[in-house]
Amino acid sequence: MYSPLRKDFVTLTLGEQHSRSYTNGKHRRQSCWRKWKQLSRLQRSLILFLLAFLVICGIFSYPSLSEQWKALSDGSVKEDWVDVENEGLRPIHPGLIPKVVPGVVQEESPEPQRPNAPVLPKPQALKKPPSKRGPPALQKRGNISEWQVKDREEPANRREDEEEKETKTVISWRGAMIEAEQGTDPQPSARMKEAAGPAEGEGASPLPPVSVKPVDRAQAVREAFRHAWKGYKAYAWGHDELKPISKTHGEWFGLGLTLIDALDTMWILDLKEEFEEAKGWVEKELSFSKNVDVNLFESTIRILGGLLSTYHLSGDPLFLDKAKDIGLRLMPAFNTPSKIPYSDVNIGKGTAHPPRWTTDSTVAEVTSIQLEFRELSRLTQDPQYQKAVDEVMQQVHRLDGKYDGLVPMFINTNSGKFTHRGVFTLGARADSYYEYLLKQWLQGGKKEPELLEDYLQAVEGIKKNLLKQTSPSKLLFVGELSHGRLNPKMDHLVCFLPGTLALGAHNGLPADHMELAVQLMETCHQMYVQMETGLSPEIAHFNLQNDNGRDVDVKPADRHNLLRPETVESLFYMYRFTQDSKYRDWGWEILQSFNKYTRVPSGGYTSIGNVRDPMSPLPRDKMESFFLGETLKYLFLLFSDDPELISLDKYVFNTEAHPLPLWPSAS
Ligand code: DMJ
Repeated sequence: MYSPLRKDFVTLTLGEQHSRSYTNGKHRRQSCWRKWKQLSRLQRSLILFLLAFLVICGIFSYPSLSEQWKALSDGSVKEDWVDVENEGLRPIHPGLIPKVVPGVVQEESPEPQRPNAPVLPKPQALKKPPSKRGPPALQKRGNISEWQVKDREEPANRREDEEEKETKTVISWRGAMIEAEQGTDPQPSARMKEAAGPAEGEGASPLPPVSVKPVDRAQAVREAFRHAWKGYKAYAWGHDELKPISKTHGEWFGLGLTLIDALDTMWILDLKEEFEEAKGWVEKELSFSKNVDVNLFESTIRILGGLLSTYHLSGDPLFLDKAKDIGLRLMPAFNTPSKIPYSDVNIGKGTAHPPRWTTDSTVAEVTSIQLEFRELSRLTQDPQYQKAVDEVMQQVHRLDGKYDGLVPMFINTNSGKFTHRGVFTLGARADSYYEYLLKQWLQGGKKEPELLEDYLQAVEGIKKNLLKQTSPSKLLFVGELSHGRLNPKMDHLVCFLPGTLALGAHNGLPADHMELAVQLMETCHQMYVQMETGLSPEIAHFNLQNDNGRDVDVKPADRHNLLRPETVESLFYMYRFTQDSKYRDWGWEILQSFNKYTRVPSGGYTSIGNVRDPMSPLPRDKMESFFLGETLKYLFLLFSDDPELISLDKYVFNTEAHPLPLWPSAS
């Protein structure tokens, strides 16, 4: 409605032609009629005919248009699209979703298709508790109250349908599309089958056999390795680490760390072509004559250990030559007042030094280089390497400051004494000290009693001071003793312990070591299954207070997963020594979770920042060399049916999963 004033204003400003638009309806009708009358009869007939034609078309097309409209408005079309809840994100068109055929390991397509925009996955459905394994309260992933609410709200069959649908959905985040779970459900373990009682039809007339091809789990590991290698080859060849999302590399020492760490894995997985290519790089490109600072421990376990083990498996002297070269270049680290080595060595200049802020070295680092240097001495018949590392062990054996066989985390390179006494852990900075006590004893043919003595005393120290059970499910864990108080936290790194304890028991050490191994293995497994992604956090905190809560809690700063090997390493030992197929099933679940949340379509796997959030696991864009050196190797050996493939009665694995022979006199 216009006021008279406004109408005047418009009329005056726009002039005659435009003012017409603002005159009233009567005038408009009169002028239309006048125009119509001015048309010829033929023109009028044509217009009327056209109008009639349009009206008839409209009447005929109405039913189909209304159907389409109805479908759009009741949501049935939406079901063809991945449901995306986050604003601003586009759904993946169903055409991009690869089909997963149960029972068949999917071959990767040459270049995966990916949507232009990042898409978040639907939240993972909380899994129903597996029927039998473990204490009942442990079978849930995620928050218990969420479970109860869900149970009340949704009919069971609908949840099952949705779960199945979700496992086949392609999910992606932050530029990395994650492919649907591969393979099929794990085969039920012997124990699960036992607990489930006789199968349907058992005891009655047998049903005709159904031929279901079991998933070849070892083959699935080879496929995972190939996928990781594809990324490394494309974007990081000859460099230390793959950054799979940014499709580039990261450098630590600049020595092709991933390639060297992966050599014996390729040999064991029988990936000949890949092995030959990598060997070509070692032959032509690898040079240790570089002005670079390397960490003594890391380069010993990954490079020296990797080269020595590849030499043993392949028999190719190239690898021994390279091992000698790096071994010799690392020796300046031992030139310290105490003979306790410095942490860092410049392998080009032949100089060594501690970190800038301290003259301490880490106890685990100086006591977990022995297997490699001892083996180098044996192969070269040059005693200097063994002499240097044995000296360290002898000093640590005699040192004050242990607590029931447990060692502090730091040792001073000037005084040769422990520092920062009062904190005792089986995790970072102390872990592989315990592992190498046992393994050196085995390597040398069980002939060095101090090593065994220290190991046995340490296990007693763990039992006496560090073990505790959670309140809800009585899960046994190894906590940290900090100035007399037990801190209920456990690094994922501690999950090497079940495997080491089992290895000791297999070699005649007390049977209760094996019992402890079984219980700790269950705890490490729960550190995976109680997380929403099925992947363990870097550090778990255990519940000692609330009987009804969860056993495993995670602090925000500890939610990452670096693709670490310790749990699958222990699963491998546990399976070899018990043949209980549940350990294989647990390993299979872990591989599937890696495939679901860490696999990057263009090649490679990435560490993630949040194991609690399947919708946003936060890829960190880094594939650690130990994923190929250790994690995939242990998974493959876990699933391999050949117990002679790296027999544990012939080889001892170093802490980076490089197998070294038990010395001949040992057998
Ligand atoms: C590896 O380098 C070795 O296993 C080491 O003993 C601990 N840290 C990583 C894997 O987690």
